[in-house]
Amino acid sequence: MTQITNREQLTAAVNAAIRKQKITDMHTHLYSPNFGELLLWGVDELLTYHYLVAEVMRWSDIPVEDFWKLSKQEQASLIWQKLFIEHSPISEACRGVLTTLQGFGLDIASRNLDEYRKYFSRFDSYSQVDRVLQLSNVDHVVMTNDPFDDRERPIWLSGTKPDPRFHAALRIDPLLNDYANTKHRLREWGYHVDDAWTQKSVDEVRRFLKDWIGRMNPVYMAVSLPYDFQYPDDSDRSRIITDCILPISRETGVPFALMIGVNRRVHPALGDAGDSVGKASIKPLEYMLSRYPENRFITTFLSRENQHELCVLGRKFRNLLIFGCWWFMNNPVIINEITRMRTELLGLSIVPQHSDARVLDQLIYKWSHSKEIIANVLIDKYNDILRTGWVIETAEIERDVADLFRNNFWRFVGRNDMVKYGE
Ligand code: RAT
Ligand code: ZN
Repeated sequence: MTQITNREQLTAAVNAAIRKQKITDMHTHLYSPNFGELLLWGVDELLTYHYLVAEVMRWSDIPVEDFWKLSKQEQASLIWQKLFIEHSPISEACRGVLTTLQGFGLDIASRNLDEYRKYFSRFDSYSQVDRVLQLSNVDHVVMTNDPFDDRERPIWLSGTKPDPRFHAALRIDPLLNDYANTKHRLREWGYHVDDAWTQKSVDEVRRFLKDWIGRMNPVYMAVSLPYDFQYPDDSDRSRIITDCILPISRETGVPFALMIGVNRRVHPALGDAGDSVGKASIKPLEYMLSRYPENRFITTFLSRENQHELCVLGRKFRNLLIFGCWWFMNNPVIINEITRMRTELLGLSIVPQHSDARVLDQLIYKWSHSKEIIANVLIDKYNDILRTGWVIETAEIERDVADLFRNNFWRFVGRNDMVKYGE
């Protein structure tokens, strides 16, 4: 056991522990490679990430409708030209593309997009998954699996199982955010929900959830919720949560993840790039945590303004796991601030980050950027206790890092078989 007594040793030990630690990425939009075209990868996908579509619109005068008529390659070329060549690519999303290409060993100074395209054209998705997981040091990836998605649904129905490194998360946005339309789809699929919210509707929605839990074996059920989310209230959403989601979550042991604070389609023509953020109320979550102590909840908020009260709430309820810096929060300045605040209020009982990657290769930058910040936060926090005379063992740092990047998640979702310390 090596004892650490000064900041220099500490910096080396924290950096080494984080470098070695295999990561479980608990929320992504990636797919197992046997899901075919649903898994996105390559430089054109990196460049057309919706975070960059939003940014290119600020420099380009192309009408939005015309942008969508371009081929993927043409869109990527336009984004490259506007955001990388005509202006320096210093935004987090632009920098991410460069970090990713650098991770593959490509010549960033060349600025040669065609060369980058050529590089990716040599691979297939299976080998690319192995390469990217190795480069990013991620060994488990949680997907976002939507049974209402017409491209994804048939894949599950065909009995396909994901690669064991990829885990399902049952995403139920259409059920909770658009039940008026969703109930017709449920009926098409043989779930006999009534028009009104009757016991039969309750039973059928529960049956639907159980069928999909059986099919996907998800690590959690998840929903993204608007900033004006209220609970309980007189809405289909509240009724479904109370009568179906919470009881099924308790019965099956699959926690319920709430991602709160979206302001959807503020600029609808931009598609995913047109969503925004709003400050939400913490009260619905507080109500659920206290009213349903037997349920386990996982949460992240989109607005910076909600982060402090969320940490305070986390101190009151152990049935809450707080995770990640979500979407507009996934920027260095905010990751730094939020991770500091979380560790000060909640110690090491959090999951500091997830990638939200939509393109496989993004795992490289999302994790390398975040790890650098989290390492600096940990160094400062350990150093503060060293200054009191407390002595830290290297093994204790490795334990803490394993908890943050892997074990806190698996333990919370009841998968103790996945909890692992050391190599
Ligand atoms: O971060 C994103 O890419 C968003 O578009 C959303 O997908 C968000 O992360 C979500 O899971 O709803
Ligand atoms: Zn997401």
